[in-house]
Amino acid sequence: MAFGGGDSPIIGFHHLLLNQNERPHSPPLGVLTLMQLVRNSGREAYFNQFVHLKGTILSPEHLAQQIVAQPGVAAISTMINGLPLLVMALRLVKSRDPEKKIIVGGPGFTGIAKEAIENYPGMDIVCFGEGEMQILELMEYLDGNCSLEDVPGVCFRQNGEIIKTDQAGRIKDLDSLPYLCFDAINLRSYNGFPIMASRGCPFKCSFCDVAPSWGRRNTRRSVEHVLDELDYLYHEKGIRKISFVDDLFIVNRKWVIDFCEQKLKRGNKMIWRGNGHINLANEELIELMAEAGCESMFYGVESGSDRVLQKIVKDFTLEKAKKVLRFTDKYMNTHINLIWGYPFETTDDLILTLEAHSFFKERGIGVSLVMLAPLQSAPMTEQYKDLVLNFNYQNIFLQDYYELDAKYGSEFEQLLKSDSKVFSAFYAFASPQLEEHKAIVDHYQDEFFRSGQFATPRELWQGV
Ligand code: B12
Ligand code: SF4
Repeated sequence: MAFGGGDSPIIGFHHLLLNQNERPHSPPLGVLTLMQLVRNSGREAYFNQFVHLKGTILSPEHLAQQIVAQPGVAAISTMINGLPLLVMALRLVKSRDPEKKIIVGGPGFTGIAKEAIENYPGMDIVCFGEGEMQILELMEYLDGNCSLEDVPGVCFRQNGEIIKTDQAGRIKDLDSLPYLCFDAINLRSYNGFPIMASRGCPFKCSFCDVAPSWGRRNTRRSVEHVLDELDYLYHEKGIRKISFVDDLFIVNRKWVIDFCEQKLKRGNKMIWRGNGHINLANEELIELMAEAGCESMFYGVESGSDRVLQKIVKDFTLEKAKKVLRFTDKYMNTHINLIWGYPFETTDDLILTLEAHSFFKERGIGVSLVMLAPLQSAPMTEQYKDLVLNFNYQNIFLQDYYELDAKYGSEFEQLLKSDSKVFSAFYAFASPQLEEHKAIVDHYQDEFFRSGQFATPRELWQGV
């Protein structure tokens, strides 16, 4: 195999998906699009997905075995939650096959690329930004036709130094991207199918890392291009339901109206799911979306306290959210997210969030209540740098490791404790009220599981 000289090496695209139910959620759109681009350039590439199903042991050994056993350069894609697993597995990979070249990418590397290269020698190249803007240059490098310094959005070691190249500009014409590489996957093994109409989000929610990673500029495909894909998926691939995985699907109302009208005109029957922002939805739009086959909508409500909503730059009130959710729920399934654990959250704020949780649940809205995970590129994480480690608690990322092979327990703990920058998302913001708030949330959730009903959070709190 050549690396940096001679014939094109084979590229293995590996994707990590943890804590899935009985089947993986959906094929990874990003990595399978990159793979199609590589194949279109005449190179050899294959796909491997490491899926950890709920109720089974999660083992770095299994991942390492897969990476070592498969040929060529390993291009690995992970969300930030898979990073500790990957670091532990790569230690094994490099001890067994020191020559194996490892390229790593995925959302979330923008703010931690340098630290990842500095601290984890298992990774040879860390990529950030839109992969389509760098993958072919990376291939040219692997073929020996250019230097790694010529590839945008990469970080690597060179003669004891760490080099980080500038991130490429955003892709201007998303219509030019190929569909994902269908022949690499078995569509029937997945629960759903993702499609992306736009990338990026202009909002400034301070806990979110989407804008810093992808950019605030929202770029989008043409309505026609998206509808052609829907027709193709429906007629050629037998897919009946898709999810738009845009950062913010309804960001451009005119586009969404046009999409719905054209879809109805074409008679395309695809059922779909979207996501939105409370400030961008109105009843007319939601009604039209439902008519055009939208069966479910997700909104980030994020807190029941107007004071918190203002501080995290959501720019709406709970009253406004209630109004939007009421009319959305008339037309389709409605889901929201609520977060607790903000560094400035008072007990009153928390109780308001739990009350909102009860309120929406009782009205049939799907509600997730999650503890805030400090994502490295989120403005709030920079603002509140003093973090405490929180190992056995509700942090959503730690939950993916509940089934970690006991053999790796102390390595996992040491790894997270040693690096609060790369693994910040596994931490909690250290606020004086954190312990008390954990107890309140626990008590609230226990009470629900015990009685099957949502008691008034304010009363429950008296008992803590
Ligand atoms: C669909 C989705 C899921 C699906 C699974 C997706 C799948 N099968 O791959 C499900 C529902 C399972 C899921 C779960 C979670 N998700 Co999710 N998810 C998404 C979503 C909405 C779309 C992903 C997508 O297809 N994007 C489109 C493609 C084109 O982008 P991409 O995957 O990032 O890939 C591009 C680049 O990152 C890069 N790239 C990616 N891999 C590689 C590899 C190489 C070698 C290179 C060179 C480049 C490269 O190039 C690609 C093309 O430009 C995104 C939000 C978003 N709009 O992206 C969140 C998002 C990816 N999810 C996120 C999170 C936090 C999670 C969870 C951890 C949440 C949780 N704990 O419940 C879980 C973890 C899953 C698990 N347990 O492993 C975060 C990731 C944050 C981070 N910093 O890593 C995102 C960005 C949303 C957010 N901002 O909060 N998710
Ligand atoms: S939380 Fe949603 S609306 Fe807010 S910046 Fe992130 S993607 Fe945009």
